[in-house]
Formats: sequence, structure tokens, C-alpha cells
Amino acid sequence: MNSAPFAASVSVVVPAMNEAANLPHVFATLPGWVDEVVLVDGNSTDDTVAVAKALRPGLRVVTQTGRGKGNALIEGFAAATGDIIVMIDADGSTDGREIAAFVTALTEGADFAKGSRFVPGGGSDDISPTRSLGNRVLTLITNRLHGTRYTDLCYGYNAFWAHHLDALALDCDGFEIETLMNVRAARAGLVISEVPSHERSRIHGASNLHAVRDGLRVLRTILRERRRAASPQREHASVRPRAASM
Ligand SMILES: Nc1nc2c(ncn2[C@@H]2O[C@H](COP(=O)(O)OP(=O)(O)O)[C@@H](O)[C@H]2O)c(=O)[nH]1
Ligand SMILES: [Mg+2]
Repeated sequence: MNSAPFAASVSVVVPAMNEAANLPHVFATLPGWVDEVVLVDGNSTDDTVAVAKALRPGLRVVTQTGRGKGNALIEGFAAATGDIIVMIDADGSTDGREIAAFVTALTEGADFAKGSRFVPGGGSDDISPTRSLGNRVLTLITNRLHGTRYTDLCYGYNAFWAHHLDALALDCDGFEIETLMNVRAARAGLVISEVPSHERSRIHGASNLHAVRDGLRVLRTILRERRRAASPQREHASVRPRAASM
């Protein structure tokens, strides 16, 4: 593992749908010690896969069998072989140089390291006022219904120990994936650390997210998970804010 700063092996899972123009930038930010990159292609009609393979020999490519970012990530997680799985976006909004902070949170004791744009050290150049408001409301509802103290619900930069995949038991298709992960991680009693993260603007192309449609999917997920948890008593995780320097 050459000069890897961590004993654990690290897989980076990147869902990508028509991101050929952004991948050179994204891959350039990945630390050299990352053990494995899994690109999950959403049946791109541009040359996402060819560009990715040319940029990164040894890249693993998974062609998703269903639709949506959630389906892509679930299939990418299943294919990843690292001890730690980090999920980032392929549009240039998540900076691979932050991966070390996520992995550090995990090696220091967290089970699940959750990116947050809304803690000191975090930020966003990408989020619109509408999405910011929606995210704030959905975060509040999640905290009320699930006993969490999250500062950011719908953010695509997270990392976790791969052996917790069974506890997460992910089963969704779309952009509600991050919400489902955050709620299930808490309900499973995982130790969760929020990691400050700065979201950059998508470089080329347009977002695939539709605020109202996907906001409602997130809301339905929050409510369904509450109903699901209502019968047996389950543990509530506490979110340990990370005071880390970043
Ligand atoms: N494989 C795959 N990737 C997707 C899909 N939808 C979105 N993505 C990827 O997920 C990441 C985030 O999507 P994006 O459209 O930027 O949404 P936003 O960041 O919430 O505005 C990007 O890397 C997209 O290429 C999908 O259906 N399949
Ligand atoms: Mg994006």
C-alpha cells in the first residue's frame, strides 16, 4: 500500500451520469493512497466511461442495473472491496482532498462520517436558496423524528466502514439515498461524526435533482423510516460534532 497514511484500505465510489467533462477535475483531486475507485455509470450517453478509464488505469466500472443515484450507490457499495467506503460526486462539487478528513474521523472511532456544509469549516458554492431552505426543513424534521442532531441531511459526501453496510440495509433508488443512510445509521446506533465539507459548484452540465420532486421523496423516506422504527425500541445515535481542524 505504498505511502498510505491509513492502515485501513479505502474505496471511493463515484456515481456518474454524463460527467465526462468533469471527471478529469474530480479524479485529479483523489489522494494517491486511495486503494480503489469504483465508478458507477448511469448508462451515460457521453464518453464518461472511456474518459474515466483513460484517466485511471485500474478503475473499476459498474454499470448500474436500475435507475437513480441511490441505485447507483447501492450497486457501487456492493462492488467495493475496501475496509472503508467513501462516496463522492462526479460533477466537481465534492473535493477528493477532503477524503483524508473523512477517513480520519472513521479511524478515530466513528462508524459513519457524514459530510456537513453547515458546521464551521464547511460551506457551499453550489446550493441554491430553495434547496438550502428545503434541506434545512428536512434536516429539522429528521432531527425531531429520529432523535438526531444533524446539521445537513441531503449531502452526497459521506464515508463509512464497509462492514456496516448490512446494518444500513440500503434499499432506495433516487436522491433520497443520503437521507436513508443518515436515518438508518442513527437507528442502527452507529457512532456518527459530522465532518466539515466545502461543496463546490458543479463544473460542467446541470444537476439531475428536481427540488420539489426529490424533496418529497426525501420527506416520504423520513416519514416511512419513522413508522418503521415505531414498533420496536431502537437505539438513537448521538451525533458527535467534529471540532477537527479543516
Ligand atoms: N450512476 C448514476 N449517477 C447519477 C444519477 N443521478 C445523479 N448521478 C450522479 O450523482 C452525482 C450528484 O448528482 P447531481 O445531478 O449533481 O445532483 P446534485 O448534486 O444533488 O445537484 C453526480 O455525480 C451525478 O452524475 C443516476 O441516475 N445514476
Ligand atoms: Mg451536483
